[in-house]
Amino acid sequence: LQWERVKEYQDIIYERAEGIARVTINRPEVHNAFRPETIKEMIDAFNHIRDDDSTGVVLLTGAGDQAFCSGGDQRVRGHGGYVGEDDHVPRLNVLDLQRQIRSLPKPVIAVVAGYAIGGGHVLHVVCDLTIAADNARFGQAGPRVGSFDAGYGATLLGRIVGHKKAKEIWFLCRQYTAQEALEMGLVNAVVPLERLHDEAIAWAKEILKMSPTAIRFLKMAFNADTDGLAGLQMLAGDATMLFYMTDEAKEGQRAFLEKRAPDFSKFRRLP
Ligand code: 2NE
Repeated sequence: LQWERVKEYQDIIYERAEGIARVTINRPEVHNAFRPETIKEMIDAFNHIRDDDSTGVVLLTGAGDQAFCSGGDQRVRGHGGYVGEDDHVPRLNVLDLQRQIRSLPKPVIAVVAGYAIGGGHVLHVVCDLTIAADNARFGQAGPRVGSFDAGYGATLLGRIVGHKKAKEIWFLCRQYTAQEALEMGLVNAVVPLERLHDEAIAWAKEILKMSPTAIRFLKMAFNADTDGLAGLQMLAGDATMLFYMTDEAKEGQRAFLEKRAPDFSKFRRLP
């Protein structure tokens, strides 16, 4: 693929090609740990991706072959969150990014080489699919370093691998190989490191051949199952979008603008 840089950032790379967007966390010197600025840039890129009609699938990855992401940058963790370099405000803005990945109406595939640890592991958990290289290592680290993610990090992981396994992952903070992750249903495929990106692109291309609306509704259906009213809202929003495209909905709007009673009589009540 001929990747085109969409926008220049400091901590990430955002590029696209042939309907695929790729967001790369680019801090290999700290195993792609994120600081508040990294997440701010990712949120900006994902906002762009949401509005970009030319993109149908997103690949989320880390620079180099040693790490996908090692979680929050422990050097800037302060009193109450990860502290911004310029504004000195402590925050956990990765939680905003997690919700953004979940609500994005396009599939996001985590492309994992090396470590996916701590908040970096949670990032792959919230992605729709994960393709792992054979050198990938997965695990949580929070309880060892005085942290935890009791949101998606714990509960969505529990839905994916079951509660017993999720509790083991969190309570013992062990690392798991790509093969072990595959066996527990935590990743979709394991491939040799040198084939990782080609494989992810092949999966993305396969998805791109499908009906975008069907894919969108299916993603939101899974959210409705796991995310309570917020999940239902995402599915319901998509239903409203489709309804707005019908003559029935347009008749309601037209009648209001024309200051007359709406005539819905020709619209059928199907079983
Ligand atoms: C990932 C792991 C196991 C890799 O170990 P190893 O031995 O292969 O590499 P090394 O030497 O530890 O790491 C290479 C360089 O990256 C830095 C290291 O300090 C080291 O730098 P130098 O000493 O060469 O200068 N590095 C790695 N991870 C970093 C991090 N997260 N922050 C800052 N620098 C980092 C090993 O590196 C490891 O265990 N890393 C820490 C994992 C961790 O504790 N992550 C945070 C979990 S909490 C979290 O992410 C979180 C949350 O729980 C809730 C909300 C938001 C975030």
